[in-house]
Amino acid sequence: MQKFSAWSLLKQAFGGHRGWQPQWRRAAPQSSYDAIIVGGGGHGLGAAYYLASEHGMNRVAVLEKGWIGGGNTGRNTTVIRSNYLFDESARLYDHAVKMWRDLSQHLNYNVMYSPRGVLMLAHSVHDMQVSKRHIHANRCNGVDNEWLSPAECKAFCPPLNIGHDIRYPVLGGALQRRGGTARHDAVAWGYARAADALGVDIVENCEVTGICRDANGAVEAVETTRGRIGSRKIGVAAAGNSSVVMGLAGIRLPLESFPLQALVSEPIKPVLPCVVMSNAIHAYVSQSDKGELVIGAGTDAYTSYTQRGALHVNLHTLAAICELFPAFRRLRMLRNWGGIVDVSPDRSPIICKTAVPGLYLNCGWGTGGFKATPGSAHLFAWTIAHDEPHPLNAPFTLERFRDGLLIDEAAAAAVAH
Ligand code: FAD
Ligand code: PYC
Repeated sequence: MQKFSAWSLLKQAFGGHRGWQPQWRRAAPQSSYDAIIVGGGGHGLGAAYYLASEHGMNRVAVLEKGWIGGGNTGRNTTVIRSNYLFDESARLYDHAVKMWRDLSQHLNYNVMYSPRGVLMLAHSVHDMQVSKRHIHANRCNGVDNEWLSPAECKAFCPPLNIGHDIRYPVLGGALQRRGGTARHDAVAWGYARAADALGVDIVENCEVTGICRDANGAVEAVETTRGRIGSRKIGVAAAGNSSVVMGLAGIRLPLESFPLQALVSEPIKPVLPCVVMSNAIHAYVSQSDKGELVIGAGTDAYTSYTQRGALHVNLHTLAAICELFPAFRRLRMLRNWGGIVDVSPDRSPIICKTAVPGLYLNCGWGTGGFKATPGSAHLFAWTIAHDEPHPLNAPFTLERFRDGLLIDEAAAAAVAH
């Protein structure tokens, strides 16, 4: 049944999350559901949407301790790409990149996906060798990636400094043309609106504080700040807090939580046509549709749950960006922020069922889970609905850390950690 008046749809499209309160903000949770998703980020909201739309599960709730999209989904720098080294990762991330293409049409909500190209710079012989290895591996997996000389990098991205007199001269770059950006909070809102329309309950200000199990050890409910809510299927997508939430069920995760930060400049007219990343100097930059330069740094060197990063990390990043793009020296910073990312030992995610019957896990995306949002949500829903992994996420188990079947994507993570 259609739940929105034309007026409420207009407000939803143009009002964003600041003024108008959507229907789900007034909803009280029911006493039980067919499935509960813990975490109202893109991965959790998307999983709820696919549970309802593809698996016929309409009695689904998303429980969010704050507001939807207020975690990493609304804090990230929106880089989308699938140029990962190993076959398993290329398949996983390219599944997502393919879904980005028509996500706006699918959700009837403009997520502003813009495949403007992601250029990853090389500054040393080692960088060049690693880049070319990635390019060859990607192509074997049907993932586009190509090598550009310094002059070709400059032609593709005119503000780039390819002079030889800088500390880290540009020796070339790997370009994934299908890579790009999207509007991060629109992704949360697009999935939320589509899930809500299918009957999913989205409950904000509802922190999960306990995971209850029956006499056989299977999940039967969660304790929350808004009371006990029953379900025989619980999916956890609580990035940054995964270890804390899974600890409620007695499961220890091999993750470390680090602050990762970013900043934007004052808005300017379009100057930067693509995303530029440099693994070696721990910096990357793109320009948002609002005109701000979106600049990201590496993780802090220590674990923490504070949603802000250390000042010196930003200063290092800005020095590197100004060397690569001298014209940007004249800009002023508008704002900065941080999020907490869960980093796994091999820098690859975990999407799996767990040893606790009915408990499913989606975590470990570290610095790079935004790009995976549609694919991850789609596969997580499949895993929950079928009580077994989809072939694309089957390698991304928790057990791989015990069995040594690692998928080591440290070099593809592109952000220092
Ligand atoms: P989130 O959006 O964090 O959602 C998890 C939710 O769980 C949160 O809203 C949280 O409040 C909720 N929660 C936690 N505990 C509980 C509880 N007990 N009960 C109820 N709810 C709970 N990735 C890219 O691919 N490209 C990028 O350019 C990129 N840049 C980044 C830049 C920064 C500064 C940061 C911080 C991250 C970046 N990432 C990037 C990573 C990306 O943001 C994340 O991997 C991704 O958004 C994770 O999505 P999610 O839905 O799993 O998590
Ligand atoms: O994974 O591409 C990425 C990324 C960019 C910035 C943070 N993560």
